[in-house]
Amino acid sequence: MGLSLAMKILKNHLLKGELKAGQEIAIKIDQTLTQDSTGTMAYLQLEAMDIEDVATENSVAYIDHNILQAGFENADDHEFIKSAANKFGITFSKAGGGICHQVNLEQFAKPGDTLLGSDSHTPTGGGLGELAIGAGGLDVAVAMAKGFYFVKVPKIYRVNLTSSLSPMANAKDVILYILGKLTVKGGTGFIMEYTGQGVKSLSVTDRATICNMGAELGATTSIFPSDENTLAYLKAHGREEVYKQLQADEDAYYDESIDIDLSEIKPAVAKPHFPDQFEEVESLPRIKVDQVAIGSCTNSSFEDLMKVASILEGRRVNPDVSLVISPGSATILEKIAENGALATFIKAGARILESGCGPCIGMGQAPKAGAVSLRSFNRNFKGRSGTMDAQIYLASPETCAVSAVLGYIADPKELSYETKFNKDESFNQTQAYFIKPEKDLSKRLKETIKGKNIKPFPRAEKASDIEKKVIYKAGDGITTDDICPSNAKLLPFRSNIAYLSEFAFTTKIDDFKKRCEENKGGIIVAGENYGQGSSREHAALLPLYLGVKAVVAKSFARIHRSNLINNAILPLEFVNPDDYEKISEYDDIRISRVVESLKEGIFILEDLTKNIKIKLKADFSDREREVLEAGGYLNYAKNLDLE
Ligand code: MIC
Ligand code: SF4
Repeated sequence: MGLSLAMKILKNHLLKGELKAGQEIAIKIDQTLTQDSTGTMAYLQLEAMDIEDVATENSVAYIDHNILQAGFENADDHEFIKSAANKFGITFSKAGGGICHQVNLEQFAKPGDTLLGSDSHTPTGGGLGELAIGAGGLDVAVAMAKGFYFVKVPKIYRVNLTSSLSPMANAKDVILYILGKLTVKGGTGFIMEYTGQGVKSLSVTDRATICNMGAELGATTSIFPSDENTLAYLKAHGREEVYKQLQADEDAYYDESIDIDLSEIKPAVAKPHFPDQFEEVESLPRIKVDQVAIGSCTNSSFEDLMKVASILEGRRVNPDVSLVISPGSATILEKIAENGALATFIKAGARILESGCGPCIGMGQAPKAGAVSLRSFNRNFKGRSGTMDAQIYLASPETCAVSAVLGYIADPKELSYETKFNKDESFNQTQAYFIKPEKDLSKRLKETIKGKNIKPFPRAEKASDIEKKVIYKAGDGITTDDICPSNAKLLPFRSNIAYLSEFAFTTKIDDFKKRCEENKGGIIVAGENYGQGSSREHAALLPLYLGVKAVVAKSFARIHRSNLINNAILPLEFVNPDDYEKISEYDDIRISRVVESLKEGIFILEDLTKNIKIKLKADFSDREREVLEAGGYLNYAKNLDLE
């Protein structure tokens, strides 16, 4: 049987292990990206690995998340990252240059390359046929230092697309539909590979939108073939020399498959508070909107903004709505400034933000209390907007723009418009925001610049026997936004774990830190898909700092599970998920024979309060076991060489 495209790329990059689903392999990483909210930690960790120069072909450090400078903290972080980029030979993309995933697509992504990024939406690059994977900061630091990444070979999920989208539907509606079908856990353990004749009808940025929200499915990554649309996109961005035609073999093997007829996709929303809460717009009651936000790495491309401009042309934003638009990159902003679309936005009464993540990560534009906010973004977790009781709906840019005019969540067909733009338009690839690395090592900085906001990161300890209380019993679907909340007030402290730890789990409980302090740490018990969402390693670093030794859950999200292991916190699963019910908060727990159990894969949890024993499992690879024994990935990887 032939190979899927994802398997072909994995095969070309295989450094160690066997290409069999479920086996851990090491792959060569061609490129890396970091952004500022995970980057400070990643560069502190890279620094701790004592290297001179990165091992990748290209590494880029973006400043795109924490760009609201309400105090010195974010600016200090930017300065540190800039100095680390200089010291280690990394391209630095200044604030204003754009959102990492959008800029990567425009300027760096190559069909057939591997990319590892310290951001869960790194798979956006799959729109261009790149195998782009999101990971924790430490995994990316190791990839920069050593050029490799360990990953369990995923299964491959074929998404077979037929026909083409109707004019009112957007690629966003396709991925919202898939999320509605498969749920936020549906892609766990899979690479989503798009095939079929419908692929041709989607542009690279449509494909990127779909790959972007593969992260919401929990997938390892998502990928499209590289074809004539890929070539057209690369040509438009002056990079046709990196084009390679890539596709799966005709008789490729897939573990799962789903068929989607694109012509049946209708404008849709994800309702509060999860991206899989799918509903077609036409079946919604009339929901008044207070805020509409267009942008984010999901839907801020030139094409998307031109669709928005066609809708806003000659119209005005509803008096009761605040419409905010953030273009994905400086390249796009320059283009819409030149072609008049920016003027259309301003005439319509939109608020224009600089190119960056902005409201998507709660960096400003928190809606009013109890507001309904409709966003072209990818996540609508409770509290993520900065307003705990806001109701966040996700939708396409077209649905957003039409709703901003009408004042309620509306189907694009409620307004007539004609999208006008030239598909072959060429872009002036903006270089003004880049600082390229100095090739001559002697001319590079010898020391990084650490302002007073940069604090040392907590160090892990070797995994050992545990006798602790259950300091928190959580339910299903705990996100990393719950474990380490992020908004304009907290993001400036991503390099200050001690301060950030005050806020651990505050979307759920007020006193997590106090509980940890009073009980000298503890263990967490949780339901399904623990740690879904963002790649932020901070969701492992805060518990590490507070003395959490293990998380016992029904299941874990991929990136967070790795982040726990990297920091030597045990991620253990119930053998029988019903045992979850038997444990109560504050029960005294003992897990003995940890070192032996790491090898056996079975752990016995003794609930001393209830006087019962519960079986737990952990399918650790040999390397993961060694990482836990070594007291974390940093200790393990520092002297490891694969070649
Ligand atoms: C997100 O969308 O949640 C973020 C902010 O981009 C995160 C990274 C972070 O928490 O810094 C992600 O997706 O990984
Ligand atoms: Fe930025 Fe939002 Fe994309 Fe995360 S999801 S990278 S915060 S735009």
